[in-house]
Amino acid sequence: MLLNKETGNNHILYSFRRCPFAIRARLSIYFSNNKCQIREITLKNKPEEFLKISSKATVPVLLTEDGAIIEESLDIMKWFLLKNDPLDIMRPYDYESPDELIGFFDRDFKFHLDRYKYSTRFDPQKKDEHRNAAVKILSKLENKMDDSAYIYGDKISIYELSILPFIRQFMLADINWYESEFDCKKIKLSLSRFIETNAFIVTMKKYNEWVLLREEAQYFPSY
Ligand SMILES: N[C@@H](CCC(=O)N[C@@H](CS)C(=O)NCC(=O)O)C(=O)O
Repeated sequence: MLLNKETGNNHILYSFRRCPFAIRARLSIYFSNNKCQIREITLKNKPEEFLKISSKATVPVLLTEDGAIIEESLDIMKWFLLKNDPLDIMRPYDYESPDELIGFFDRDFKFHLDRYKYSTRFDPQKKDEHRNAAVKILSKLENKMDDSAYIYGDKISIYELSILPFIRQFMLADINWYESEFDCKKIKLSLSRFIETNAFIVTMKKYNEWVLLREEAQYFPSY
């Protein structure tokens, strides 16, 4: 097989810059020191090639060079990090079951986050109710952290990669309220520290929409 000169492989990631599930997939590529072709798509205009390989049609989707299609963000993270994990991002798996807490955030936290952030699309009357429910979940997470403000132990792990992109959305939903009223100090430290890292900055780099330049491949990460 002829390997791509840029990446040393032929993997393709379908991604959408702002999507928290896609952010965590890109972070895992970064932390596993891997590379791939990235195809930035928009959810309103999903390209045929993407719809052809993914019946779920959600981002991220990884098409590996062997032709495997991985459609769940957490599976994409594991696929990369189980091959190479120099910072031991996956170590919580040796001691607990991270999928439970991550899955809880994906379902329950995201449920309230969407209804808070996009309250006009749901029920504007219930905006505060959903924010309070989200805060309740975050307070439990705050209690899981020690003074280092990491979710597991004293360094970054699969938890930060998976969960912080959602907490960032929570912050962005009403940044003034977050800064003045939100009281979880460790979570605030954790998020502000994370979004200043090179990993996050590189992960949030803008790419041109793939459909506009099909022939011109773009790669993640790029510096
Ligand atoms: N369980 C999926 C969820 C992915 C997901 O819901 N992504 C959103 C964007 S943030 C999406 O693609 N939604 C489809 C759409 O809006 O058409 C995963 O973890 O990868």
